[in-house]
Amino acid sequence: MSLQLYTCLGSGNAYKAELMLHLLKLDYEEVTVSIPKGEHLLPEFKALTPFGQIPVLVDGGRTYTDSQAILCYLARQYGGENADQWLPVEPGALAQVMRWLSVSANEIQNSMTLARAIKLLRWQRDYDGAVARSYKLLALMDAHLNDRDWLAAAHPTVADVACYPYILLAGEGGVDTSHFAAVTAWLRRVESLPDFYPMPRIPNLPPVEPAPWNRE
Ligand SMILES: N[C@@H](CCC(=O)N[C@@H](CS)C(=O)NCC(=O)O)C(=O)O
Repeated sequence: MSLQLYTCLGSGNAYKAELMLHLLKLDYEEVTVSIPKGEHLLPEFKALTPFGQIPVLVDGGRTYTDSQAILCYLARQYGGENADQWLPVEPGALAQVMRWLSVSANEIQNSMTLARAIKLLRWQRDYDGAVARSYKLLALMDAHLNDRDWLAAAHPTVADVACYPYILLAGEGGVDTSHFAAVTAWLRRVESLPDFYPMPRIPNLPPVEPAPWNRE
């Protein structure tokens, strides 16, 4: 086995894959691609993935792209006796996990991830809209987690790994998660998993004023 993960410092999507690799106790080589320097647009990276996006996992000559897809691949390929825990294949249980993988790729990406990109990367997009969607989603997740420990099952799954990074990073976009007690408890629960790997954070980020949580 020889695993290579293409990452970029600050990428929550890359961190999803890194966290899963650690939770599964897998060795891997990290290849850093600097998005600020435009290295993701170079022909050699585009040859790996025409989408030009981080993360990319290479395993024995095969290439896997999209953080959610990489989590699924790692869980089933390397989850061993816990593969069915991380990513069940029983249709009903699988649908529950897929539901939250979709939230990670859509609702989270278009709310907290976007608010953070507007603040950190100066994306010219509607900040108030991204903040409003963030708080709406946090309220939904808080209600969902109120009477359960994990998003998609009675135990952790790839859904928790997929949703964790950008909820953790919400503050960098001015979204304050501290009002959401069940979400906050779930973040700490993820962090207490055996072999949890904390996200390498961008040093010296300028502080971002928290947006009021009830703004619409
Ligand atoms: N759906 C993809 C999105 C990946 C993504 O947007 N990656 C960002 C870094 S966090 C990126 O590579 N951006 C550069 C670009 O899209 O040009 C995934 O979940 O992996």
